[in-house]
Amino acid sequence: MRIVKTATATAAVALSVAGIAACGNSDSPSSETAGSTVNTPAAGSGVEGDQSAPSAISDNKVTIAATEYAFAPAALSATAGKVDFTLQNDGAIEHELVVLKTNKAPADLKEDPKTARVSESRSIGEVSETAAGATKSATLDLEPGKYLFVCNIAGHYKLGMTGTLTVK
Ligand SMILES: [Cu+2]
Repeated sequence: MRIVKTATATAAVALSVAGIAACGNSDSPSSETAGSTVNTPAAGSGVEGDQSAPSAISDNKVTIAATEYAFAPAALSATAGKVDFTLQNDGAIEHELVVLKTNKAPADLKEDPKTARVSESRSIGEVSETAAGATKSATLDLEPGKYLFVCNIAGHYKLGMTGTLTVK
């Protein structure tokens, strides 16, 4: 029988934390006061693929920024139920947000040449005309399906003010 001696060395390490004055300068972390959705137009490089990855609406609330002539985000997904849409007009002129229930692609709505507007026969509701710099909201009850949202002020749809919404 072999007796194995184990030397248990209990090293008590005393951590003396002295001199914490290392980072003593008072340059505070700078103000990150910018709002949630900063209007960042697609710059030349590194643009996030907004169209391939829809922004999921959480807490049944979404803010969509309008500018000349686009919405951001332009692709949304949501779960069925009531959703509070806020239109934040970051542009210089009036915009609106009309939600249409349709399977069509964003570019496939027909614009009436006389009015330069698209049909609102499939509208399920809207945030009506909102002045530049202003914000307006509307609560819409969404059933599962595919939707488009458009700004239906004359000419704005054709100029690019449309986006997709998928509801599950
Ligand atoms: Cu518009």
